[in-house]
Amino acid sequence: MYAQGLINADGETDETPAFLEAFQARIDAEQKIEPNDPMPSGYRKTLIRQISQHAHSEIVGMLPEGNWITRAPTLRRKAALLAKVQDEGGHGLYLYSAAETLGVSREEMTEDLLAGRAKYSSIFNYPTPTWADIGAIGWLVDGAAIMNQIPLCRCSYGPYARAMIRICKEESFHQRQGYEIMMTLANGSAQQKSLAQDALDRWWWPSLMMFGPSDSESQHSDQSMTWKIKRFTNDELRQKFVDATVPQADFIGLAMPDPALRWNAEKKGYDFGTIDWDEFWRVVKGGGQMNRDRIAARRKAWEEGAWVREAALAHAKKRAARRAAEAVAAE
Ligand code: FAQ
Repeated sequence: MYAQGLINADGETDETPAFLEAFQARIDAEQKIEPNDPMPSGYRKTLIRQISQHAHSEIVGMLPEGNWITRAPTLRRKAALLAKVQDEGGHGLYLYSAAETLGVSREEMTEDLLAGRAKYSSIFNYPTPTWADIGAIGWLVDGAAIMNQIPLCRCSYGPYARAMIRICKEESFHQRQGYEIMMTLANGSAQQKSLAQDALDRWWWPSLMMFGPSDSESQHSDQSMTWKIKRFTNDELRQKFVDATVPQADFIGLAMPDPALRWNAEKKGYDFGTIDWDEFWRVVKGGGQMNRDRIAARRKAWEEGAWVREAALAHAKKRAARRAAEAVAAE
C-alpha cells in the first residue's frame, strides 16, 4: 500500500522528508494537530474525505428514520425518535464544521455528494418498512457507529476528535433507545417478536458492512493508522461489534441470521460467516434499494434551501456592514 496523498500523481512529493518526519514525530507523541498547524497534503485530504463522508452519512441517515416520525406507535416513542433524528442533524453540522477547518466549504462538500464524488455510509440505502426497523437501526446501526467512533475521539486531528466526544455520548442514548424498542417487541406478541426477528435478519449483515472492506481490501487503513486518524482496522472493529452484540441478541431471545456464528474459545471471540462483499460494493456504487431516493431527497433539500442560505448570507452581510459603520461612527 503506498502512502496515499504523500505522493503526487507523478510519483513525486514536494514535501521534504524532514517535514514529513517531524509531522510523524508529533503524531507518534500523541500531540493533537490543529487547523493552523502545518500538515502533509495527504493528511488533510484523508481527513476531508473521511469527515465529509461521515457528515453526509449523519444527514442522509436522518432519512430512513424520518420516515417513521409521524407513525411512531406512542407519543413517548415519537418524542424519542424526533430527538434522535434531530441529534443526527446536529452531528452532521459538527462534522461539516470540523471539515471546514481544513479549508473546504460546506457547499463544495454537498456538491461532491450530489455529483457522486463523495460517499455516505452504505447502511442508509436499505429501506425501513416496519417499526421494528427503527429498533434495529438504533440497536445495530448506532451500535456499530459507536464501536467505530469511540476510537475516533482519540483521532490525531483535534477538531474531529472533539466533535466525536459529544457525538458518541448521544449515540449511546440512540443505541439504548433502539435496543429498548427491540426488547419490547421481542417480549410482546408472537407477531411483534416476528417483526423484531425480521428486522434483525435484514439489518445484521448490512451493519457488519458498515465497518468497510476487509483489511486486505482496505485502501486507506494503513496510512490512516500511521497518522492515528484510525486506531483500529475495519476487521478489528467489526469483530468487537460482533462480540458485543451477539449476547445482546441472546438476552432478548432473537436469533442471529448466521448459521456459521459460534464462540471461539481460543480467540475469545465469535467466528462468523462470510460477508457478501458483492452486495457491499453494489450498494456503495449506487445500486442499493434506496440510493436513488436518498440522493434525490438530498438534492431536493439542497435546491429548495438555496433561498434560505442566500437570505442568511445577505442578513449576515448587512449586519457586518452595520457594525462596521457603527464602529467608524464611534471613533
Ligand atoms: N459505506 O479504505 P477504506 C452513523 C469506502 S455514521 C460506503 O477501508 P476508510 C450514525 C471508503 O470511503 C456512519 N463506503 O476506507 C448514524 C473508501 O472509498 P473512498 C458513518 C464505504 O476511510 C446512525 C473505500 O470504501 N460513519 O451511522 C464504507 O479507511 C444511525 C475503501 O475503504 C463514519 O463515516 C461504507 N460502509 O475506512 C446516523 C465513521 N466503508 O473514500 C443515523 C468515520 C468503506 O476512497 C442513524 N469513517 N467505504 O472513495 C470511518 O471510520 C472510515 O471512513 C470507514 C472506512 C471505516 C467507514
